[in-house]
Formats: sequence, C-alpha cells, structure tokens
Amino acid sequence: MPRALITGITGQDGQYLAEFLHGRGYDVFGVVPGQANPRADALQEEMPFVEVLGADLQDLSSLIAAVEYSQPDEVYNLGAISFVPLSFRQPELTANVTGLGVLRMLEAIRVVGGRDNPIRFYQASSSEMFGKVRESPQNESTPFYPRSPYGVAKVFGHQITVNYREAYGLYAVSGILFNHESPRRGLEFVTRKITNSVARIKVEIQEELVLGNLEARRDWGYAEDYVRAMWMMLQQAEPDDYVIATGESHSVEEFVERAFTAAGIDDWRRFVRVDPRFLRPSDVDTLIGDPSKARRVLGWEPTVSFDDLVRLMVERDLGAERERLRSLAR
Ligand code: NAP
Ligand code: G4F
Repeated sequence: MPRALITGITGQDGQYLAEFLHGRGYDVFGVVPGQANPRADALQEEMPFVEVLGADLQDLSSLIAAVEYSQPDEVYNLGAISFVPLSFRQPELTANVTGLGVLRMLEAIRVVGGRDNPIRFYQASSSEMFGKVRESPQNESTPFYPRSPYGVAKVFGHQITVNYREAYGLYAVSGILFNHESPRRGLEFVTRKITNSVARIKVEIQEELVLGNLEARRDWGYAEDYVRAMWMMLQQAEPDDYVIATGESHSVEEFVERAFTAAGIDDWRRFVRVDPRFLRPSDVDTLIGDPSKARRVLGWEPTVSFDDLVRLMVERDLGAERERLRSLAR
C-alpha cells in the first residue's frame, strides 16, 4: 500500500485529497496542529480511515516525528495560514507557517529519507504569487509580484522547494494553483461567504451581504479537480512545477450575480452592500491562469464550469440551511 502524509488535512483541499488518496488504496496520515483541535474530531468522524498525527509546521521536531512514524511515499504540504487578510494582521505568523513551514517540511524529509524510494514532496504554491500580474494569462515562467504577506511567504515556499530539488536532488514539486472552491470552502473566503449568505437571504434569516472589492477578478475552479492535479504531479517520472487553472476569469460581482440567480433572486443589488472594512491594504486585481502545460504533460482538465461551480455551492448551502431550519422546527 502506498502511504501519504498530508499537512492541512482539516482544510478544504486536505479533506478532498484524503478521500481521493484513500479511494486509490493509500494509507493516509494527516498532520493536525494544536493540543485539542476541534477540527481533528470532526475529521475523524467523517474520515475514520485517516490516522491523525499531532504536529505543527512551526515545530521541526514534530514534523520529523510525523515523517518517521508515517514512513510516507508522498508528502503533500497543504498546511498554511491561507487567508490573505489574516496575513496582513499577522504577517510574522504567516511567514513562519506559510513560508518557513515549507522549509521545515523539506528538512524533515531530507533528514529522515524514504523507506525504499525517495519521498515525493508536493508544495501548495499559489497564484497569489503573481499578485500585480506582469503578463496575462499567467504561466509557469511568469515573474512573481506578490501583494500580501501571504503571497510573499508563498514565494519563499515555492523557491525553497525549487532549491531543495536542485541542491539535494529531492523529488519536490510545486503546483501553482489558482483559486479553487467547493462546499467545503471556509466561510471567510469570498465565494463561500457569498453562497452561504445567498442561501440565508433566500430562507429569510439574513438581510444583507456585505462585501469589499467587487471588481477583483479570479480564475475560479472546483477543488476536487485541483487535488487530482496534485496527485498527478507526483506520478511523473521527473519532478516539475505546474500551473493549475481553468483559463477563465470572472469578477466577484459576476459571482454574486450568478449566486443570487441560482437561488431564484433577480434583484441582487437590493441585498448587497460594500463596506471598506473588507478592502485590503493592497489587493490582487486580476488573475487568469494558463494551464496548457498541465494539459499537455499531465493530461489534466478541469471538469466543472464557473456556472456549475456557483450553482453547486449555492444548492449545497441552501440545502443545509433548509435542513437546519427543519431540524429546529422538529
Ligand atoms: P484551508 O482550508 O485554509 O486549510 C489550511 C490548513 O492549514 C488547515 O488544515 C489548518 O489546520 C492548517 N494549518 C494552519 N496552521 C498550521 C500549522 N501551524 N501547522 C500545521 N497545519 C496548519 O486551505 P485550502 O484552501 O485547503 O488550501 C490548501 C493549501 O493550498 C494552502 O497552503 C493554501 O495556501 C494553498 N492554496 C489554496 C488555494 C485555494 O484556492 N484554495 C489556491 C492556491 C493555494 P487547522 O485549521 O485545523 O488549524
Ligand atoms: O476569496 P478570497 O479571500 O481569496 P484570495 O484572496 O484570492 O485567496 C485565495 O486564493 C488564493 C489563490 O489565488 C490562495 F492562495 C489563498 O490561500 C486563498 O485561498 O478573495 C478573493 C477576492 C479578493 O480580491 C478580495 O478582495 O475577493 C475580494 N473580496 C471582496 N469582498 C472579498 C470580499 N474577499 C473576502 N474574503 N471577503 C469579502 O467580503
């Protein structure tokens, strides 16, 4: 049985990846930080096949212990402070977890080494690294210009992964993933904030949706498609970096409009208010990825369109809100 160790297993991607790898016959180990992390219990209930290991990306010895114990064939480093506004409020924490955490994970792999074969390492790089974009669409050789402490930390993580590949011959790759969403997306991110609010407005338990920059444009895909790409990258003969994106860009306003339409509400402007509280000190205005290398080399394709993604998320949030109201009435 192949063995995989995942950091960030309680997050959106960690959960989909754990299910995906389990479905392919892997033994799955997951790193969870904290001494009584409530998300660990929820994860164990939903995915009893995962063996949870207490460790933290800020603590090298705990990562070495996790690698020694799990003896993985593949390590997926998805753990991070991943919410951009938090990175402005806690830049040092972000640099430590999202940036230096990658270095610590690579060191743990280098020091412990593989069972029979070298351990293969996946780093969750991000389109946020392109920031104030130098060209459009962005591909693997587009220069980085990060716009947040999160983006800067991801550039460090990306470059240190390249360096460990070149300096020590580690099998280490980075997926430069553009935004990907799902019903498991955290409520703090704009897509899920919108679909959850639209559902609550539809069932009349919320009055308005308060947002920041409606003009920002993102290349939004579906998370399950993106975790499949992570695994595909680690199955190649040679380690390399890949952009994963849909090649389409939409504004936050378009997302809002489609979400209200999906819930059967036409006049979305009546419910939406812009509050400068949700604006960032510096934002990424527009992102659009060029996934042609992933198409050509990995044979990867996105399967969920923008419209279907919005619909899928609204329907799931609406179903959950209706179920919650039904159970309260019982
Ligand atoms: P997410 O839902 O925010 O999950 C982040 C995970 O990191 C959580 O499981 C969290 O654990 C864990 N974590 C936080 N601090 C940690 C620490 N000190 N030690 C170990 N783990 C820690 O993120 P996601 O959307 O699944 O994204 C997965 C990865 O891909 C992240 O690295 C993100 O930056 C990157 N990425 C995401 C996207 C996207 O659009 N989703 C795009 C490009 C790149 P607890 O919450 O349990 O503490
Ligand atoms: O959903 P967001 O918070 O995602 P963002 O900043 O693009 O970052 C996500 O994608 C990255 C990949 O490019 C990941 F690396 C990162 O970990 C994370 O998963 O915001 C998207 C856009 C921004 O321009 C923001 O200013 O939506 C705009 N926005 C407008 N109103 C808002 C809001 N964002 C949030 N979170 N909340 C709002 O009320």
